[in-house]
Amino acid sequence: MKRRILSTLLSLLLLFSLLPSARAEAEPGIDWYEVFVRSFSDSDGDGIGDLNGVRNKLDYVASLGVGGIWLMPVMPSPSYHKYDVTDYCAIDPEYGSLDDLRQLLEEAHARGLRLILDLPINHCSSLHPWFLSAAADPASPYRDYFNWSSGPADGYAPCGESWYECRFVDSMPDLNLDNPAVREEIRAIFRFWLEDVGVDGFRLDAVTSYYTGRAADNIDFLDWLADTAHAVAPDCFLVAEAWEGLDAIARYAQSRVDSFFTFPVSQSEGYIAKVLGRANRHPGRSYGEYTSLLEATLPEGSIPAPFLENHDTGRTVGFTGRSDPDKTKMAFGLLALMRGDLFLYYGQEIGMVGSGEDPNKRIGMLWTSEEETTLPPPGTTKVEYAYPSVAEQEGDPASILNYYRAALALRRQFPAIAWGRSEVLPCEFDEICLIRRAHEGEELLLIVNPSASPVQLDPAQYAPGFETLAASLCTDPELAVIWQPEGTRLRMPARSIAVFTH
Ligand SMILES: [Ca+2]
Repeated sequence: MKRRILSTLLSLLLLFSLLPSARAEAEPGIDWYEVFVRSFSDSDGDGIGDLNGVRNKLDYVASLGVGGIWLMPVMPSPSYHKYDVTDYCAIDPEYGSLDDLRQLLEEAHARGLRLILDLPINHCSSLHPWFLSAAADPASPYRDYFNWSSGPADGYAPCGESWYECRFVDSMPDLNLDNPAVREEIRAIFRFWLEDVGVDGFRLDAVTSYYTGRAADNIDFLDWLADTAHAVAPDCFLVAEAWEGLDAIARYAQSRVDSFFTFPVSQSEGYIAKVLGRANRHPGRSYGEYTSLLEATLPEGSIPAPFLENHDTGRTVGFTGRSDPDKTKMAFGLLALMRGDLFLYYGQEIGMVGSGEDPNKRIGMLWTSEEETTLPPPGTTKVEYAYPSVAEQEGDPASILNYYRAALALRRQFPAIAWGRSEVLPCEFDEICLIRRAHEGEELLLIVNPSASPVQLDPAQYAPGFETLAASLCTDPELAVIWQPEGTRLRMPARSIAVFTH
């Protein structure tokens, strides 16, 4: 009898552990700050940024108004970017030690900041002991950790008598994710970082390459990753890189991974660049159309992760222009009104520039002067800065940095911005856009003027019932949105945002 009760209990437990786990309670729009550790802040004078350097800058990161930090890969690796890992449960000595990470984590948590790690598991390094053993001996127990072919094939490189899969470069052999032993390794990696160390989740690298060209298999594997990680830490956050168009991202977002980067919003060809493009005569209408498109396409249960730039893309100032700080600010203002968790890339908030070769997009954070900045990553061909340093921008109320803070503060003040569903309201203006945003009883009217001209309107004509100007955001603190309720006249400066409540 006892045994039967025990076995029933056990099977109930098993059933429970097999149920798909969703993200715990929805939290109001945690926004994230992506840090390339090497180029962020150096604590020991060797010119290479490190974990203690990140720790020294936690007050700064918290002051931006973000809720979390994504560290680009910190695990041991032969490359400067560390996307090819040789040990998944350690810290690269260039960046510090595991104790340094623990201390960083503790101090981040004390400031209310979560911390997620980059996890490249599509491939490891060709110097990983698994691959060294597999390559040296076809009878190695690690042979099946990788995908082999007896002849040449697309995306494969020669090794002895065989060829191994390496979709990116031959120094990054793809892991055989169908091998149960590899999946056990991944489960152990989750346990190590989530349970033993206590990080808050992962950014999953290159998920469309897990099974190259096979989206359904990628999604199955993402479900397995999500269930496995959430079984270890139910509150952990997973955000995945599926560098695809909107429809493909929407399909991936049906998986149980919490969040997917919204690539179509970003970069010089993305939605925000198009809204602000010089040739666009109807920027408000465009922004409304993109808002509706995102709303209609992305599944409701998934957290969109819109961003403007990351370590692989050109910087925002590349498309907003170096001589137009207002446009640079507005690009972020438009991003900040989007649903989901925003992602910012270090230095974006001071208008750092960088394009072309990858290392150029990953140069040192300009805290005060170039003397105090980390060494450029190997392969950098251009080190230049378009806007003043953090220290200089701190003291300037009109700086890009302080605009970013104000835009992020809006998201904290009105959680419906990050979590609400959108309804774009019809209006005859081409310059502006009116969006009703509602979430759990909070109802907002967002009025956006991304154009370079001031606009006057009567909001009651389009959205009756919203009578209180609750907040506004202009690119220049000398300017203001002016609301005269008795005359129902709203005057919006060029590139401004207004938030109305009932
Ligand atoms: Ca250092």
